[in-house]
Amino acid sequence: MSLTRIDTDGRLTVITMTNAPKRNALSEEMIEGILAALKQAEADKARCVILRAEPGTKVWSAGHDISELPKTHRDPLGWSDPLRVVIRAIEEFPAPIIALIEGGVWGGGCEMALACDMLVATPDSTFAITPAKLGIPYNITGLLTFMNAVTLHIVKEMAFTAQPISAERALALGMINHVQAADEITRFCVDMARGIEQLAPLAIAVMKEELRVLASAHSITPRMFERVQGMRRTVYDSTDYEEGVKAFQERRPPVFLGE
Ligand code: YXS
Repeated sequence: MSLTRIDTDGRLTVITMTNAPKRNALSEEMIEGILAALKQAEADKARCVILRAEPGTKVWSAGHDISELPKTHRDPLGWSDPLRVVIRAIEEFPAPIIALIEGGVWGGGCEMALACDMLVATPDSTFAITPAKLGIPYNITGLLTFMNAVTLHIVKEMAFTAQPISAERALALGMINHVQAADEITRFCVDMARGIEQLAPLAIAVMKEELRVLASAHSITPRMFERVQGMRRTVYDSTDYEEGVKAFQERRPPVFLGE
């Protein structure tokens, strides 16, 4: 059974995550579904894509599938990790992707939403950056996604507290584009997409790629990169990383010892 649904009229493709029982956790299977839908949308020359969960959901996405995180001694967010692959696919898709958000958005799900080009959320939506809850050393391009969405102080507050922020606050911070009532949000996003469809797709595709290149243009030397990767290794080699995943699976608060 697929964990995503694709609806398309050729110009607008709507990708719906449909694994509510697992809170749309970004498992390899879920991500394969999103990637296949994006591939079909590109083949259809879609002018716009909407990425959403089922209407009325309480959780848009619970983030990386914790059960698929590697045991210790392996980078949990390496280049070929499915979450990293889908983030790049969204960023490189040659047309705007609107994240239609309802409910809670967690961890890697928050990064996936912010990798989209515009975000429209219902008032009850929340956004949380959760690596510290699980003892996970987020990766440097992932943190850049957050830094490109809000100021550094807000990224630090969200990452260091792991507390969700409301749609209202996210809008005030410029992290999301619009807040719309649940019974209006679909029409609002479709209307936005229909407007985009009338504009020049080549110009939009090139501007999207130019903005991606500019947003990722940060100078970091090989020495700086290797130093940070070494620091991340001490985290995913730690007993804290094991404890974070274990505590979630045992449905208990984690006890982090800093080792
Ligand atoms: O027990 P069953 O089989 O019914 O499954 C439960 C949960 O185990 C499952 N589930 C997940 N499975 C894998 N990975 C997940 N991230 C995940 N989240 C949930 O879904 C079933 C229903 O969950 P339950 O009973 O907790 O639902 P709820 O409605 O009471 O609570 C919804 C949430 C989202 C508040 C709660 O499920 C939750 O806190 N999930 C974890 C959110 C989170 O910490 N995500 C970060 C994942 S790691 C990640 O994204 C990055 C690597 S990082 O952490 O670095 O940002």
